[in-house]
Amino acid sequence: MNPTTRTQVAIIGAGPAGLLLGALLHRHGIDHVIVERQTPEYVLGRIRAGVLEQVAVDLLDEAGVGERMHREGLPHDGFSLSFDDRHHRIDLHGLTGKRVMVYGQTEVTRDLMQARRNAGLTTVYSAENVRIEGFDGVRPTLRYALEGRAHAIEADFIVGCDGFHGVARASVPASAIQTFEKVYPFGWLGVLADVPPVHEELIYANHPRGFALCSMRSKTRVRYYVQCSLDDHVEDWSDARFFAELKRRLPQADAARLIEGPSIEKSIAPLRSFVAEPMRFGRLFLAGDAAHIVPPTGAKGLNLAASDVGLLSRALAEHCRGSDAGIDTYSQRALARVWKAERFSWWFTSLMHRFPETGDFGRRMQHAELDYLVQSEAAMRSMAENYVGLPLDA
Ligand code: FAS
Ligand code: PHB
Repeated sequence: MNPTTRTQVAIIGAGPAGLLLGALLHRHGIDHVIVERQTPEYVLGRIRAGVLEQVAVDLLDEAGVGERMHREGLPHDGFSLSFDDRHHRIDLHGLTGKRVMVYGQTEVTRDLMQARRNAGLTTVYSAENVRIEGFDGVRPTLRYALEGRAHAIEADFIVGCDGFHGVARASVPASAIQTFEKVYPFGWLGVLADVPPVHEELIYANHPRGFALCSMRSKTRVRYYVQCSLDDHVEDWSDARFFAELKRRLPQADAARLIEGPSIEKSIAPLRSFVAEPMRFGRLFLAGDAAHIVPPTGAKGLNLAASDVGLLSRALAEHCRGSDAGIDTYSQRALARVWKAERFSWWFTSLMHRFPETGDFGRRMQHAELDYLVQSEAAMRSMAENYVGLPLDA
């Protein structure tokens, strides 16, 4: 690229938020560039989310990248909660008329990357020292170095899709931003293995030893998790120890059926709830993990990133047609949806995990809520509505 270029929208970050925003802007004929600090291989190597809401599926279709998702993804009509050695199915489709799509974030990212290459769109990888200037004026500039050469992109708008540790939110003066955070006293140890899933739908397990989740990427690849201590390290957990612990936390019938296999990926993720307000600062917008983080229990992280960029791409298209109503209300509309997903993710995490500090009384409260939940159609419908995802402008 030339040392100084000009575009309508400069996007920081080529994760799902940045790539989907780029694909949607392209559909609207809006010129843009994505600047990413890692390599494509590094971005694809991060194993993360696995469940897509209908809103995210529709946005991927709108972006023209849904073909392989519909061919290889697994539509799920429900999931199970397990406690007291029993399964309790939450009938998502029966309760809401909607379903979710099981399709890994890695595959979403791969499809979006391929679409960008096919369209000949510009993505700068391995960018160094990315920084932004002038977003409180009318001509913001994104600066970075590539192979030792300085580059500048003059844009009408800059969008920070650069995740929790990115540069965009960090560039906003502390006086202009308010953050809200809760850090959970445990992590998730996740394993990817090429074995058939223990059950045809996901199982979220509440057990006195801790939370466990049996998810999947396909009918031959599983993604399993156990709640672990923040003092744990991946090397503390052999495959044998992981599967033994997972089986202890599942109903015996599932444990007896579960097929083990060598892990092809193993990692520990910390859990936090985080929101930055607002999500707009002059000509700088934040979207996805750059603006908010949810504990993965409710499978909302990737889906919130998608809904943010769905709202923002339409707002930027409206701006190009002469109306600023969309960009002026983006932060308020995105945050209305974000906070509802934060609440659901916090509630589901509080319900399913072991919190030593809440003692026996806390466990009785969890058990009573689970017992009530699986016997109340109203309670299950409320859970199902949140799990399948609220409408985009809820
Ligand atoms: P991302 O973090 O995915 O992407 C941000 C991109 O910006 C990255 O590629 C990064 O390299 C780049 N970047 C950062 N700083 C930059 C800079 N200064 N300059 C240029 N580029 C920069 N969600 C679920 O729903 N279910 C899960 O099970 C789940 N598990 C997760 C596990 C982990 C360890 C993490 C961290 C998150 C998990 N999430 C999960 C949430 C996750 O899926 C995110 O919600 C999703 O990746 C959000 O996408 P983005 O907003 O694009 O952020
Ligand atoms: C996953 O498959 O990685 C996954 C699924 C559902 C969740 C969290 C993670 O709630």
